[in-house]
Amino acid sequence: MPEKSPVIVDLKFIPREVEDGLRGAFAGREVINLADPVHKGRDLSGISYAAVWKSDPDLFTRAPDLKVVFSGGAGVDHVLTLPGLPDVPLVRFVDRSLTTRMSEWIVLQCLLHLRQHRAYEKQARAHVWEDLSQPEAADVTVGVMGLGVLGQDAIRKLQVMGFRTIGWSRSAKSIEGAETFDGAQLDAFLGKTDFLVGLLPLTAETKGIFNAQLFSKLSRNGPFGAPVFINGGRGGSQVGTDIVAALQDGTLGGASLDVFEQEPLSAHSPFWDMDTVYVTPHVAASSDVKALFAHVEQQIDRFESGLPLQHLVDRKAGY
Ligand code: NDP
Ligand code: OXD
Repeated sequence: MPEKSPVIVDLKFIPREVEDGLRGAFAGREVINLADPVHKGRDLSGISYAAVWKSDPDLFTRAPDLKVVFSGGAGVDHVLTLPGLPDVPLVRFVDRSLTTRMSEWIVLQCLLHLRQHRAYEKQARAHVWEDLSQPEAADVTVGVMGLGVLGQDAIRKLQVMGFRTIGWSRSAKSIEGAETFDGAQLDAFLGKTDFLVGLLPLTAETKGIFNAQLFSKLSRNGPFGAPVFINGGRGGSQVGTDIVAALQDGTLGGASLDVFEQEPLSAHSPFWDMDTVYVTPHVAASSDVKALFAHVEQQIDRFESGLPLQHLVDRKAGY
């Protein structure tokens, strides 16, 4: 039986979690964890597989014989922009737990804005006992941009909480209980959206899409008047200065941002101190490393048995 190709692991996650996750993973196959200094300068030629997240820019020069590249996350913009990416299948990470945790984050943010949590926190700090108006979820239309694995799950869970849901994606979709809009119907979608949720991949088409012009088209008929922007997709899809301006002039009433154009977010960013903004450090749905390695192993088994790989990225579309 031919020797199994080693797998390169180049994941800029928490190093201890990667080490723990690798215990017992990839049975019968050598793992070259590039975070381990013992592999510094090692010849990586002849190796077929690499699992990467924000990998070193010289990876593909060092490993010229890769047959499949695996993204350590659902998004692949960090791989597609790497120098020398070979023309081989690129597989992204699709995982029940990741999907569930993203929906938790989205539902949480919608509820925080619905229940005016920031205003109550402020009142509590000032020892003020006062009730505010109390619309319910059914009074709010949440519009989700990006109806892939994450967007569709988020819609289902928002519906459980009672929110009205609508969605927008490049190609037309049919989702129970939600009105959907295709790429050409963006303005109609925005006009009905009170809380806007971004779950788009970062591609040439979605770069900077969340900008002043788009915010100005959102509905102002929701219970709070001004709409809310919630982004769990990619920071490159938003224009940070436009968000700040929109919050300052009332075009937006609030925001929840997990992703930013520059990460980590600068300590001087105005977002940290804005009353109506929730900031989280790109943690809406971190990859579970054990699940990631199980997924990579499963796909390698399929590849080596001649079965088609799953969750393949369309390199032309960029996601
Ligand atoms: P999918 O590939 O399953 O879905 C992407 C969706 O975006 C599809 O509905 C697609 O449309 C739509 N889309 C892409 N380009 C356009 C466009 N130009 N115009 C309109 N719609 C478009 O991705 P996932 O749902 O799995 O993940 C979405 C993104 O979430 C990831 O790419 C990643 O960047 C981000 N993410 C963030 C995390 C975090 O912790 N903050 C964690 C995990 C992911 P169509 O259906 O027609 O193809
Ligand atoms: C991902 C992410 O793409 O965590 O999976 O951002």
